Amino acid sequence: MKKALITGITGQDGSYLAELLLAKGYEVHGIIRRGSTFNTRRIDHIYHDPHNNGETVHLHLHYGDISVGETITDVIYNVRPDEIYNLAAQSHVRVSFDMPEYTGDTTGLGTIRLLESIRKSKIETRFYQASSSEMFGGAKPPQGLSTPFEPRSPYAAAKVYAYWVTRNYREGYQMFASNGILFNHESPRRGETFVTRKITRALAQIVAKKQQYLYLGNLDARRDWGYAPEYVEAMWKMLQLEQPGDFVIGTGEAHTVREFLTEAFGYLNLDWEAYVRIDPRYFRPTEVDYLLADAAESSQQLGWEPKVRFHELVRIMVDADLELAGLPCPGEGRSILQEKFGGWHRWESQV
Ligand code: NDP
Ligand code: GDR
Repeated sequence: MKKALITGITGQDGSYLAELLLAKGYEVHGIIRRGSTFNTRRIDHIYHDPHNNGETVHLHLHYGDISVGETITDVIYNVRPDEIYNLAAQSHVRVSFDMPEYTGDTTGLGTIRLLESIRKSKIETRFYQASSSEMFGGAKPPQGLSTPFEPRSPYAAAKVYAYWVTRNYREGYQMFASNGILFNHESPRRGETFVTRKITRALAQIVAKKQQYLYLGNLDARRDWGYAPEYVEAMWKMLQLEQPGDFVIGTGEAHTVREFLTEAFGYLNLDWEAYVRIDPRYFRPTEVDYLLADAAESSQQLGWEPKVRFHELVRIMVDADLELAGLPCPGEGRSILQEKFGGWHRWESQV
């Protein structure tokens, strides 16, 4: 039985990746932070209490923090995973302007702490680094493997650092260490303060008459939005190749935040302009205007193609948030999942 270690297992991607790896027969280990309250909502449905008689436990959680090297070394040394997926990060771009040093510590230095732990423990493992399209920042679209990085936030600069140390350990110490440069990917489990989920959640609250207005920032930014459960499959595929490398994952289709609003509110026959207000608090000191993936080379190498496109993604997310609010939903999102994945991707644990 293969063993995988996931940092950031409580996040959107970590929860889907844990599901995927368990379904593939892996023993999965995750690092979770100790907070004053539990933050395991996204993985509660796959966690089995080891005290329940007769149950075989394939998901194990360990306390740790990527800001603290010793906890990571302990876990890596004790678990001896075949694959390590580094998904932990302060992942919010706007927040990185408010907490730049903290973001550098977790999102940037966290990666070298892991790489050093692997090197020092001399464990044979494969390492995945969650790199980001934000690293392209101001570069002209479409962005692909030969596009130079132009980071436009402390978050993006930290990810560029993490990207380069991953390459450096690959080249310098012959580690199997790969960068997945993923464009934005969303789902019903997306954090509530990222723009897509903020919109679909607010839409449900508006329909429920619990919220009157939705306050947003820049509506002109363009993003290449895909569906998260498919993206974690691409991560796994990267670590199954014969050679490590860098890969770009996206849909090759970009839309503005305004278009997301039109699609989401339009799905319920509502006019978004009646509900949306602009609050400059959500503007960023430096914005990334236009991200569009040139993912052809990596798609071919991995044998990976996105099945869910923008139009469908919006329906999946709106349906899920309506259900979460206890409201009837048109159901196109659920039908799309059923048709494309046989209903396998669940959203019961959306937050
Ligand atoms: P989330 O914000 O949903 O999850 C982040 C995870 O990191 C959470 O589990 C969080 O734990 C954990 N974490 C944060 N700080 C620490 C720390 N100091 N020590 C240990 N764990 C920590 O992110 P996503 O799932 O959306 O993204 C996963 C990764 O991929 C991130 O690195 C992100 O930057 C990157 N990425 C994401 C993209 C996207 O569109 N989603 C695109 C490209 C890259 P807790 O629950 O305790 O807060
Ligand atoms: P992003 O995602 O910054 O691309 O980073 P986010 O959803 O936060 O922003 C996308 C775009 O929407 C604009 N926007 C708003 N954003 C938020 N969060 N809240 C608002 O109210 C709002 N109004 C407009 C933003 O200005 C931006 O242009 C995500 C994260 O998951 C990163 O971790 C990841 O690396 C990148 O995607 C790829």
